[in-house]
Amino acid sequence: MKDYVADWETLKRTDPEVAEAMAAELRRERSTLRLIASENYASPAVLAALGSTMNNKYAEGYPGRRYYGGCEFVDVTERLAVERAKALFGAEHANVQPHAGAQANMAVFGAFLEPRSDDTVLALVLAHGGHLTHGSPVNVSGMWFRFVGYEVDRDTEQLDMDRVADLARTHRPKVILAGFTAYPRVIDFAAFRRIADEVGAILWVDASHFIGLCAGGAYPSPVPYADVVTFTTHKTLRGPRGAIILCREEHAKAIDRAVFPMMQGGPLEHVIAAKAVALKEAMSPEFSEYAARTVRAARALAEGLAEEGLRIVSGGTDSHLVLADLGPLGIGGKQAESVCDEIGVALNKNGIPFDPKPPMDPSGIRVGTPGPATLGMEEAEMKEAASIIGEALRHPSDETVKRRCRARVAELVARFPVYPG
Ligand code: DSN
Repeated sequence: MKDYVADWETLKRTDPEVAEAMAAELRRERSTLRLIASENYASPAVLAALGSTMNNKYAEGYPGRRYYGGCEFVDVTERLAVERAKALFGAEHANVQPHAGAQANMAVFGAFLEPRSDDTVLALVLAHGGHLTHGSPVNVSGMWFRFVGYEVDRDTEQLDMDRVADLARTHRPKVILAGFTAYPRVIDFAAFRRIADEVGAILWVDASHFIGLCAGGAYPSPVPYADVVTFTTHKTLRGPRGAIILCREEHAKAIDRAVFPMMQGGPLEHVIAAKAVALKEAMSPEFSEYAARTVRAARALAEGLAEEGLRIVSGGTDSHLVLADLGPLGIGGKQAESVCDEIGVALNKNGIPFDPKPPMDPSGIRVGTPGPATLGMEEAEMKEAASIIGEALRHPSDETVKRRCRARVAELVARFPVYPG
């Protein structure tokens, strides 16, 4: 009998519709330049763990204290994931069970805040790079908890820590939240810590976007400063879809209780096994090279887009992502995203700080380099990508230009095969 059961040939035979969609997705990934800042390519080893029989196991509870029998092997992988997360980030405690970033963030609310009370969270507003789960009125965070928003500075488009401090003194938040989805610069975690200490707040960092860069030493780590750090495992960290919470030992019980039983039921043990695999990969020298390459590539992409006439929000990037204002090209974010889609470049429309346009057709695009860096692309390739994007966006209705751009994308991606073999 084989040790591993996931079987592509059987799937193709028993469910050709699903198998064909899966194969088409792989073909799409192979023929598209992936510039969505939050996406990446998990390794075949991570994907193998996801397709394992650990999917079949119920394991409510934590290793060594489960509500079901037969957990001895999922205990092994969950303990490995916990120990690797703690070692990789120098954290006192890790909970590897959150199904996704939103659930990890909900657990922070569950651990530290009373719903529908005066408990206040100070967080970056969504329109300046925050996240839906950081207090948006259409998300449970904003429905159940009181949020006060800070903004980036209008001139620099970067955080102004004096203003954050002023707001903290005025509103005395219980939790201060740093860590964003569309903020390209380094975050001053030490300054956030000082402000949190001054007003007696918990410092929470949502590191979902840049945690892989921290693992590889290419971006400052929030772990020494924050009470609690949440992050997704599939973005720059390049693992399975899911999330992890790191915290100081003093908060461990509250966080564990908030994940299970407060917010979740059975943990996804196949995903936790895949998290363990990804965390081990992130300890390798190759991963540090990837992290450094990601930032180098993003800087080159920002420079290239600026040369093409786009305005780079905040003037550059220190991370894996670039926010670019399309205003100078006279095209909106919605059309830009769709033109790029047509030529085989996957990116997303995005609001820019103080955006006069609506969220469904904002003034900007967000691009990122974790995917290209995983494939080995460097600055030269990102300059080429910027040149292609610039050409297409200057001529959004010209089919000849779009055909030429599509061919240039095809030539570029062909040199960096996705899951070769
Ligand atoms: N959807 C993620 C992103 O693209 O940033 C955040 O959850």
